[in-house]
Amino acid sequence: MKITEQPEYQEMMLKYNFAMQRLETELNILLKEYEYKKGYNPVEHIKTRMKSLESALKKLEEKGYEASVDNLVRKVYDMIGVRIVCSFLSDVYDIVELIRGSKQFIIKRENNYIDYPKESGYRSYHLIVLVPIHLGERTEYIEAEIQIRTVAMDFWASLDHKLRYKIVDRVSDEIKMGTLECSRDIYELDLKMQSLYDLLKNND
Ligand code: 0O2
Repeated sequence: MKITEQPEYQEMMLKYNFAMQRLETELNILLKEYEYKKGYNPVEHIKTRMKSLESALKKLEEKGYEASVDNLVRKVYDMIGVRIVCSFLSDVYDIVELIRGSKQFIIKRENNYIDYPKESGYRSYHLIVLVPIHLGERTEYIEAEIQIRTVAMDFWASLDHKLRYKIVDRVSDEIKMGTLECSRDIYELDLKMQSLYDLLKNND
Protein backbone atom coordinates (compact mmCIF):
# COMPACT_ATOMS: atom_id res chain seq x y z
CA MET A 1 0.00 0.00 0.00
CA LYS A 2 1.28 3.47 -0.89
CA ILE A 3 2.42 5.53 2.14
CA THR A 4 -0.19 8.21 1.44
CA GLU A 5 -2.98 5.60 1.57
CA GLN A 6 -1.94 4.23 4.95
CA PRO A 7 -4.16 5.29 7.89
CA GLU A 8 -1.00 5.89 9.99
CA TYR A 9 0.20 8.43 7.41
CA GLN A 10 -3.14 10.23 7.37
CA GLU A 11 -3.18 10.34 11.18
CA MET A 12 0.40 11.61 11.22
CA MET A 13 -0.45 14.40 8.76
CA LEU A 14 -3.48 15.43 10.80
CA LYS A 15 -1.33 15.75 13.93
CA TYR A 16 1.42 17.56 12.03
CA ASN A 17 -1.08 20.06 10.68
CA PHE A 18 -2.38 20.74 14.22
CA ALA A 19 1.19 21.17 15.46
CA MET A 20 2.11 23.50 12.59
CA GLN A 21 -0.90 25.74 13.27
CA ARG A 22 -0.13 25.76 16.99
CA LEU A 23 3.54 26.62 16.42
CA GLU A 24 2.67 29.42 14.00
CA THR A 25 0.12 30.92 16.41
CA GLU A 26 2.39 30.72 19.46
CA LEU A 27 5.33 32.27 17.59
CA ASN A 28 3.13 35.10 16.32
CA ILE A 29 1.95 35.81 19.87
CA LEU A 30 5.52 35.79 21.21
CA LEU A 31 6.72 38.14 18.47
CA LYS A 32 3.77 40.54 18.74
CA GLU A 33 4.27 40.72 22.51
CA TYR A 34 7.97 41.44 21.99
CA GLU A 35 7.12 44.20 19.48
CA TYR A 36 4.61 45.71 21.88
CA LYS A 37 7.05 45.71 24.83
CA LYS A 38 10.12 46.93 22.89
CA GLY A 39 8.37 49.16 20.35
CA TYR A 40 10.43 47.46 17.64
CA ASN A 41 9.67 44.72 15.15
CA PRO A 42 12.79 42.58 14.54
CA VAL A 43 11.12 40.40 11.89
CA GLU A 44 11.33 40.99 8.13
CA HIS A 45 9.21 37.95 7.31
CA ILE A 46 8.18 34.47 8.47
CA LYS A 47 7.56 31.40 6.35
CA THR A 48 5.98 28.19 7.55
CA ARG A 49 5.94 25.03 5.48
CA MET A 50 5.18 21.34 5.66
CA LYS A 51 7.94 19.31 4.02
CA SER A 52 6.72 17.50 0.92
CA LEU A 53 6.50 13.72 1.17
CA GLU A 54 8.91 13.46 -1.76
CA SER A 55 11.53 15.55 0.01
CA ALA A 56 11.01 13.70 3.34
CA LEU A 57 11.40 10.29 1.64
CA LYS A 58 14.55 11.52 -0.10
CA LYS A 59 15.98 12.54 3.26
CA LEU A 60 15.21 9.07 4.70
CA GLU A 61 16.91 7.44 1.72
CA GLU A 62 20.01 9.64 2.10
CA LYS A 63 20.24 8.69 5.76
CA GLY A 64 19.86 5.00 4.89
CA TYR A 65 16.43 4.44 6.44
CA GLU A 66 13.55 2.62 4.78
CA ALA A 67 10.49 4.57 3.68
CA SER A 68 7.93 4.12 6.46
CA VAL A 69 5.58 6.32 8.47
CA ASP A 70 7.44 5.33 11.63
CA ASN A 71 10.74 6.54 10.18
CA LEU A 72 9.13 9.77 8.94
CA VAL A 73 8.06 10.48 12.52
CA ARG A 74 11.27 9.36 14.23
CA LYS A 75 13.98 10.39 11.77
CA VAL A 76 12.73 13.46 9.90
CA TYR A 77 12.54 16.16 12.54
CA ASP A 78 11.89 19.01 10.10
CA MET A 79 8.59 17.86 8.56
CA ILE A 80 7.31 21.13 10.04
CA GLY A 81 9.58 24.08 9.34
CA VAL A 82 9.37 27.71 10.30
CA ARG A 83 11.84 30.28 9.01
CA ILE A 84 12.06 33.59 10.84
CA VAL A 85 14.01 36.17 8.86
CA CYS A 86 15.14 39.20 10.85
CA SER A 87 16.94 42.46 10.20
CA PHE A 88 20.07 42.42 12.35
CA LEU A 89 22.31 39.73 13.87
CA SER A 90 21.32 40.77 17.40
CA ASP A 91 17.66 40.20 16.44
CA VAL A 92 18.44 36.53 15.72
CA TYR A 93 19.80 36.03 19.26
CA ASP A 94 16.93 38.03 20.81
CA ILE A 95 14.44 35.73 19.09
CA VAL A 96 16.36 32.64 20.18
CA GLU A 97 16.13 33.94 23.78
CA LEU A 98 12.44 34.62 23.35
CA ILE A 99 11.80 31.04 22.21
CA ARG A 100 14.01 29.62 24.95
CA GLY A 101 11.91 31.50 27.50
CA SER A 102 8.57 30.28 26.12
CA LYS A 103 6.59 27.68 28.03
CA GLN A 104 4.74 26.68 24.86
CA PHE A 105 7.49 24.48 23.41
CA ILE A 106 10.28 22.24 24.65
CA ILE A 107 13.65 22.81 23.01
CA LYS A 108 15.16 19.50 21.98
CA ARG A 109 18.26 20.69 20.13
CA GLU A 110 20.01 23.89 19.08
CA ASN A 111 22.47 24.31 16.20
CA ASN A 112 24.31 27.58 15.99
CA TYR A 113 25.32 27.60 12.34
CA ILE A 114 26.07 31.33 12.64
CA ASP A 115 29.14 31.09 14.87
CA TYR A 116 29.84 27.63 13.45
CA PRO A 117 28.76 27.76 9.77
CA LYS A 118 28.40 24.61 7.71
CA GLU A 119 31.18 23.63 5.30
CA SER A 120 29.13 25.13 2.46
CA GLY A 121 29.09 28.54 4.18
CA TYR A 122 25.46 28.12 5.32
CA ARG A 123 24.61 30.33 8.30
CA SER A 124 21.43 30.21 10.39
CA TYR A 125 20.38 29.44 13.94
CA HIS A 126 18.36 26.20 14.15
CA LEU A 127 16.12 25.08 16.98
CA ILE A 128 14.41 21.71 17.05
CA VAL A 129 11.37 22.10 19.29
CA LEU A 130 8.66 19.78 20.56
CA VAL A 131 5.21 21.24 20.04
CA PRO A 132 2.49 19.87 22.35
CA ILE A 133 -0.85 18.94 20.80
CA HIS A 134 -3.81 17.98 22.92
CA LEU A 135 -5.87 15.05 21.68
CA GLY A 136 -8.73 14.41 24.10
CA GLU A 137 -7.08 13.39 27.38
CA ARG A 138 -3.66 12.86 25.81
CA THR A 139 -0.85 15.28 24.96
CA GLU A 140 1.53 14.38 22.16
CA TYR A 141 4.72 16.18 21.23
CA ILE A 142 5.52 16.83 17.57
CA GLU A 143 8.98 17.87 16.38
CA ALA A 144 9.49 21.00 14.32
CA GLU A 145 12.48 22.96 13.09
CA ILE A 146 12.73 26.72 13.53
CA GLN A 147 15.39 28.43 11.41
CA ILE A 148 16.30 31.96 12.42
CA ARG A 149 18.54 34.08 10.21
CA THR A 150 19.17 37.62 8.96
CA VAL A 151 17.91 38.86 5.58
CA ALA A 152 21.49 38.70 4.34
CA MET A 153 21.84 35.02 5.35
CA ASP A 154 18.45 34.33 3.80
CA PHE A 155 19.52 35.92 0.53
CA TRP A 156 22.60 33.65 0.48
CA ALA A 157 20.71 30.48 1.43
CA SER A 158 18.04 31.09 -1.16
CA LEU A 159 20.50 31.55 -4.03
CA ASP A 160 22.75 28.75 -2.78
CA HIS A 161 19.71 26.47 -2.77
CA LYS A 162 19.10 27.30 -6.42
CA LEU A 163 22.75 27.06 -7.41
CA ARG A 164 23.80 23.84 -5.81
CA TYR A 165 22.40 22.67 -2.48
CA LYS A 166 20.11 19.96 -3.81
CA ILE A 167 22.45 18.78 -6.56
CA VAL A 168 25.70 18.66 -4.65
CA ASP A 169 27.38 15.87 -6.72
CA ARG A 170 27.17 17.76 -10.00
CA VAL A 171 28.47 21.08 -8.72
CA SER A 172 31.98 22.17 -9.58
CA ASP A 173 34.58 23.24 -7.02
CA GLU A 174 34.48 26.69 -8.59
CA ILE A 175 30.82 27.11 -7.61
CA LYS A 176 31.44 25.67 -4.13
CA MET A 177 34.36 28.07 -3.55
CA GLY A 178 32.37 30.96 -5.02
CA THR A 179 29.35 30.44 -2.77
CA LEU A 180 31.63 29.99 0.27
CA GLU A 181 33.32 33.29 -0.54
CA CYS A 182 29.94 35.01 -0.92
CA SER A 183 28.89 33.63 2.46
CA ARG A 184 31.96 35.24 4.09
CA ASP A 185 31.33 38.56 2.30
CA ILE A 186 27.70 38.53 3.38
CA TYR A 187 28.66 37.84 6.99
CA GLU A 188 31.00 40.85 6.86
CA LEU A 189 28.02 42.95 5.75
CA ASP A 190 25.93 41.60 8.62
CA LEU A 191 28.68 42.57 11.08
CA LYS A 192 28.95 46.07 9.54
CA MET A 193 25.19 46.60 9.67
CA GLN A 194 25.18 45.41 13.28
CA SER A 195 27.86 47.94 14.24
CA LEU A 196 25.84 50.74 12.59
CA TYR A 197 22.76 49.60 14.46
CA ASP A 198 24.69 49.51 17.76
CA LEU A 199 25.96 53.03 17.06
CA LEU A 200 22.43 54.26 16.51
CA LYS A 201 21.16 52.60 19.70
CA ASN A 202 24.03 54.08 21.74
CA ASN A 203 23.20 57.56 20.44
CA ASP A 204 19.54 57.27 21.51
P1 0O2 B 1 14.81 22.12 2.73
O1 0O2 B 1 14.37 21.91 1.33
O2 0O2 B 1 15.26 23.51 3.01
O3 0O2 B 1 13.83 21.62 3.75
P2 0O2 B 1 21.55 16.28 10.30
O4 0O2 B 1 20.42 15.29 10.26
O5 0O2 B 1 21.53 17.18 11.51
O6 0O2 B 1 22.86 15.68 10.04
P3 0O2 B 1 20.14 17.91 8.38
O7 0O2 B 1 18.92 17.09 8.45
O8 0O2 B 1 20.58 18.33 7.00
O9 0O2 B 1 21.39 17.23 9.04
O10 0O2 B 1 19.86 19.16 9.29
P4 0O2 B 1 20.61 20.57 9.30
O11 0O2 B 1 21.99 20.38 8.82
O12 0O2 B 1 20.43 21.12 10.66
O13 0O2 B 1 19.88 21.45 8.18
C1 0O2 B 1 18.58 21.28 7.76
C2 0O2 B 1 18.14 22.44 6.87
O14 0O2 B 1 19.06 23.55 6.89
C3 0O2 B 1 18.05 22.07 5.41
O15 0O2 B 1 16.83 21.39 5.20
C4 0O2 B 1 18.11 23.44 4.73
O16 0O2 B 1 16.90 24.13 4.85
C5 0O2 B 1 19.14 24.15 5.59
N1 0O2 B 1 20.53 23.95 5.07
C6 0O2 B 1 21.50 23.19 5.62
N2 0O2 B 1 22.64 23.28 4.93
C7 0O2 B 1 22.40 24.12 3.89
C8 0O2 B 1 23.23 24.63 2.80
O17 0O2 B 1 24.40 24.32 2.65
N3 0O2 B 1 22.61 25.49 1.94
C9 0O2 B 1 21.30 25.86 2.08
N4 0O2 B 1 20.79 26.71 1.17
N5 0O2 B 1 20.51 25.41 3.07
C10 0O2 B 1 21.05 24.55 3.97
P5 0O2 B 1 16.67 20.37 4.01
O18 0O2 B 1 15.66 19.36 4.44
O19 0O2 B 1 17.98 19.80 3.60
O20 0O2 B 1 16.12 21.21 2.83
